[in-house]
Amino acid sequence: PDLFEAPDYYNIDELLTEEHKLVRDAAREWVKRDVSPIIEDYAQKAEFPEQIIGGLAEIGAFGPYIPEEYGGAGLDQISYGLIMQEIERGDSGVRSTASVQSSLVMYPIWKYGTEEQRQKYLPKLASGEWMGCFGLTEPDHGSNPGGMVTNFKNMGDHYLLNGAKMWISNAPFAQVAVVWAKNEEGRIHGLIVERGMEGFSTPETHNKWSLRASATGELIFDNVKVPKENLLPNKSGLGAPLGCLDSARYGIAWGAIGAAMDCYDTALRYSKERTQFGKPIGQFQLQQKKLAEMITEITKAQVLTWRLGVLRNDGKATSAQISMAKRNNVDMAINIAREARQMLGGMGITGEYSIMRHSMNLESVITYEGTHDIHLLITGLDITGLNAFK
Ligand code: TGC
Ligand code: FAD
Repeated sequence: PDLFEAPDYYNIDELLTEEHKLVRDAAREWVKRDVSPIIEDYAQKAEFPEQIIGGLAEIGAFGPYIPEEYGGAGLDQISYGLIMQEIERGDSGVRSTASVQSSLVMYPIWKYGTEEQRQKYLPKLASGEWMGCFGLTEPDHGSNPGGMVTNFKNMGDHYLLNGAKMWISNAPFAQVAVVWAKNEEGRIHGLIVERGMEGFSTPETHNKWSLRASATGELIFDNVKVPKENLLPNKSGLGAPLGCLDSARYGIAWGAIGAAMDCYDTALRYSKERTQFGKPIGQFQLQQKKLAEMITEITKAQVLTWRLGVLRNDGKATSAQISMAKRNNVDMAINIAREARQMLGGMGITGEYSIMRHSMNLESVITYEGTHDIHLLITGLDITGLNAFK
């Protein structure tokens, strides 16, 4: 009964199975107990709370849809989405850690790796014993990852990896990095790089105003000898990392709803408690307009995302459909965070409430995994057949 009462204006719950609701409620309870009470402090300190790793594993946040034989939770795409929604209601940075581990590290090992690689890495990543990171972005190649310069050479009994990645979530503490690099023919491949390999370092990125409870860093490869068995053999080309992004972007579309719900819920409560000019501020039409628009946008995003989940479960969702949901929902959430913050007046800028933290976090979420504008151009390409990137 004391669980967070999520906005559900169109009875979306009726579209969920008992399993979906159980998975969601377990995640919701854990976020309330283990994340919400501490996360503001960690964000203020700009530290990732490592003590929550075990809890993330327990609620199935590491590999929700990875088969149980590899330690994953074996759930469907809607359960995966609901877990991301609940985590991001707590904090986008915590959801980032889960997204990276599941969709950007476990997913490529599961989909593109050998059976030996799956057995070696997936169970340890699912339990959180090992944490992973994903190196695609480079200092000079963000939106255009196909231009990457990180490269590896075949040295006979091993590969020699050189280059650098930037803005990498989980990098400072990850044991395992899935790194995208070009071979001598310029073809992109994924390599599993492990902490401790000579010439591999992960300096932390400081002074972020956003996603402060998530650790971000660089990956630097200075003649790193990578064993040949660490190459992911079953897919190459830019489509390989982009396939991982499809899965992560889908999770972000759900996650953003969680952040928006928390901002809406906070502003709604505040509007009934805070009195000015002798009335609760929620009685003023201008404040009602903000709240009414927020719940409308959240509801539209919920319906969009649930439908996308059904398409994903059927294996029918296109990359462009995922782009639309990521773009729409993050934009929805960032606008709600901004309006909700104003509704709290001065209190809105403090860490007493979660809204300012969500607002700042969402500046990263609207940028990573493809910026707002890149996703618009993906929709543009899909509907016109004309490519703005070429
Ligand atoms: P383009 O020529 O269009 O495509 C190259 C090949 O990839 C295929 N493809 C996809 N495959 C699977 N999923 C997708 N979403 C795909 N999009 C394209 C495509 O069919 C082609 O295959 P093939 O076989 O013909 O070679 O590539 P392009 O160079 O024109 O670039 C297209 C563009 C701009 C859309 C793409 O590069 C892009 O999405 N850019 C944004 C980069 C990005 O999202 N980076 C994210 C880095 S990771 C991150 O941010 C993690 S944040 C941490 C957290 O999640 O919390
Ligand atoms: P740029 O690509 O330089 O873009 C700058 C601006 O130009 C943007 O507004 C963009 O929309 C616009 N632009 C670019 N191309 C076009 C175009 N063709 N038409 C119109 N406008 C265009 N990456 C990883 O690989 N792994 C991670 O774990 C990871 N984690 C991250 C964590 C954080 C906190 C952040 C902030 C980023 C992370 N990223 C990660 C990187 C992220 O994916 C990139 O920042 C993002 O893809 C944008 O690249 P960029 O920053 O180089 O911006």
